[in-house]
Amino acid sequence: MYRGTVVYQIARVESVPKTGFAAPSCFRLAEDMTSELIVLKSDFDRFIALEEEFARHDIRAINWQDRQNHLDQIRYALVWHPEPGELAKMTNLKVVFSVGAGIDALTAEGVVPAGIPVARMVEPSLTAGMVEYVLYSVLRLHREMPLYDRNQRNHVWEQGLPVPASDRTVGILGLGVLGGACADALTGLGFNVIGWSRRPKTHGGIESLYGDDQLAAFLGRSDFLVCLLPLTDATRGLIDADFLAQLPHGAFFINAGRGPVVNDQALLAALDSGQIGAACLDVFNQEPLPDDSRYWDHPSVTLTPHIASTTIPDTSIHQVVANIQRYRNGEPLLHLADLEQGY
Ligand code: NDP
Ligand code: OXD
Repeated sequence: MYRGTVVYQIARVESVPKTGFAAPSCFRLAEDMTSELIVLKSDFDRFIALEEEFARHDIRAINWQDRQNHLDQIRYALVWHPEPGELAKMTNLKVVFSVGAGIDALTAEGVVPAGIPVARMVEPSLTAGMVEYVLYSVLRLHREMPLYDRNQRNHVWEQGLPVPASDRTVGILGLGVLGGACADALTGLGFNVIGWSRRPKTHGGIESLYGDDQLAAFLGRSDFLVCLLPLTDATRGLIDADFLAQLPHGAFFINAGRGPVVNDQALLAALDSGQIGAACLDVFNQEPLPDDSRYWDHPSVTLTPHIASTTIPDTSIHQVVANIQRYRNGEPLLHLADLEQGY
């Protein structure tokens, strides 16, 4: 995701003054005309770069901090973790765009006013970043790099026999936009890939299992388990002791979905016992990860601070602008979240 705080203003020319100067399109920048605002709330300053890009589409930006003066003009909100009640103050809000792929922070009580659609972030750089992260994490464990790192530090020269990728099965929890792209890339490297989702899926020849009934079969085959599930009521705490016990002994676990999908005590116990051979963790129940978390120093854990992938302004803006244009044209929006299901 990108994180920063900017508000973008789209000025709609409701009536073009008859001055002889034609507006270049039916939308153009103008503070003094009836305006559509898009509120952008994120944590990264890089959003400033987007201001220019929006301007190229006749969209004008103002900062989130300035929203109080424009509450009744704001039509669109592009946000990361808005506080409950803030969006409800925007009385003409039409669409909420999530800065990230995961919309769990938007499903909390009182964050998005009832009836307002939420569009998820689906953009090529975010997908590419996740593919890189997952490939790197799988390959690192597959090629036993943690062992060779340790051996280097101890000046140990010891050659192991690599396991062919075709002898490993990678199970992907969540065969959605990101899970599907990771599945394709892993298949390309020769791994056996299976996916698990809520509903049956057809994705590029990947064997797809789904629902509670097929979970045990999926887990029993997953030498690597990659979690790319969203956080919903159904997935919170899903990965518990019983779940982990169904994996092959010594399985590798990668979590780049959401931390609260995992029960930490269960995962730590599985790491201690060797049931989980190693874990790469990018997301946590509490972020930033508390200093006293056992994950920091666990010998079988590699962790990163929720950087597996990031929404890139330059590429994500096209999705947002295209969706705004669809909204104006009365066309169905792309990538709408199902708020009932929570993702
Ligand atoms: P999608 O909505 O495209 O895919 C979600 C997948 O999860 C779908 O296959 C869906 O099943 C499956 N799923 C949801 N609920 C269940 C359930 N109860 N049981 C089984 N399967 C379920 O999301 P994305 O792929 O775009 O993103 C996935 C998640 O990745 C995000 O929600 C976010 O949490 C995380 N993320 C993390 C990042 C990071 O930096 N660490 C960056 C970006 C995203 P079905 O296909 O049947 O609907
Ligand atoms: C996201 C994230 O959901 O960065 O996009 O976690």
